[in-house]
Amino acid sequence: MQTVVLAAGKGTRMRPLTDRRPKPMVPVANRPLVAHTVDAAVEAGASWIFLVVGYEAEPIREYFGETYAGVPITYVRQTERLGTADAVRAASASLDDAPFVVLNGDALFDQDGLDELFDGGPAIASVRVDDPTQYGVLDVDDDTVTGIVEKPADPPSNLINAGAYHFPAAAREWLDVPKSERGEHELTDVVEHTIDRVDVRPVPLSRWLDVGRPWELLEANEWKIAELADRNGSSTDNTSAESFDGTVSDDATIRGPVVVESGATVREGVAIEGPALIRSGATVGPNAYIRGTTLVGQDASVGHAVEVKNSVLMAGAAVNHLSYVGDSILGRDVNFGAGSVVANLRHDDDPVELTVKGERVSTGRRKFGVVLGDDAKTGIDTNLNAGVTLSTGATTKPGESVTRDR
Ligand code: TTP
Repeated sequence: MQTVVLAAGKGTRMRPLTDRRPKPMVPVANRPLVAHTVDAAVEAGASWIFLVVGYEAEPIREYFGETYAGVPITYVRQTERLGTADAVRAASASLDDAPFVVLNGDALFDQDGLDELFDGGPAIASVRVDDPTQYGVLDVDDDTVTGIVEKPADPPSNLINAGAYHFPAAAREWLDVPKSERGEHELTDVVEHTIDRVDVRPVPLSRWLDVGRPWELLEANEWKIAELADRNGSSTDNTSAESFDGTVSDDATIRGPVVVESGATVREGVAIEGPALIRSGATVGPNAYIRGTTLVGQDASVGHAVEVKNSVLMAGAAVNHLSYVGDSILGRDVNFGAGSVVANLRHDDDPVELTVKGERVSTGRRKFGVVLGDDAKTGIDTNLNAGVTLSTGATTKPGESVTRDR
């Protein structure tokens, strides 16, 4: 099945983490976000991948190359970000006269659901949610989709559009849709044409995550680190060092599923409660505590008397002395000065808010810490309040209490 993967977005809601990388390349467990989508597509039967790229395309090309997992990759450049239908239109000239699948490159799908989408005829993947009013909602009659409504006040069902479609060959002719109210050429309008002409199945997904905002990156890592560690992790309370690919001190305590990649080092006195992934080149300890679902990225370091809980440390991030990092995302090469501490809970117990495109938005999480852009550096003894974002390269002075974004 020829498969179009949309990866030309700017990821503006994920800033500052997308200042220097396209959103499809943000790390989720041991791979970039979009690699999870492409891997699932290959597993489901993708025979050729058409990656639509735009913003910061080079790292995507470098990662996948000309063939990936035995499947040829064609890169299609979307020159302007004019919408998802425009992105597929850019790819359509390269497609054969045959059915094709389209996947949003910034979503995680469960494998069984994706398998079902690829099999059989035209289909649209959907997820059941409690409150569908902020999504595209499917109108379904028996086993056929009869309509799709954007953000309805009175939703026809609680099945929402999950951004994965199986189109008939003829849909290549239906991609020229006019701009919507929000000024984009939308793929959902192409779906409307399709359901007017052929039967389209709703394919229910049991698990799905749209990764648009920083806390969703945390959720994506929670999902995929747990999956990876359950599959490949070593779990032992007497820390037999041989069960890890990396170097683990006999004097470290590992509980729950933990992956220590080859080239990573876990030193004496460290306690890790999985699921956790310690990537190659990373060092942990001596005397550090890692818990929750945590990613310690390539060449990152977690040093003496540091606690890291449920967080993502991107490549090269360093938290070396006497610090606490909870429910947070630290960008590439972030440096935490000694004694820097993150707050991840409000005294009123309300969900922590974060700035997304200039507006404070609820993360929906009682526990959420901070987001630090690449190369941000805190001075010693910095306190970072819950829901603070530091932009790429930002610094704090020694002893500062940071309660506002900078
Ligand atoms: P969005 O999540 O709507 O856009 P985005 O990823 O750029 O994020 P943000 O809104 O934060 O800026 O896009 C959904 C998917 O479609 C995503 O995988 C990116 C892709 N896309 C394109 O490839 N081309 C486009 O013109 C648009 C609008 C999206």
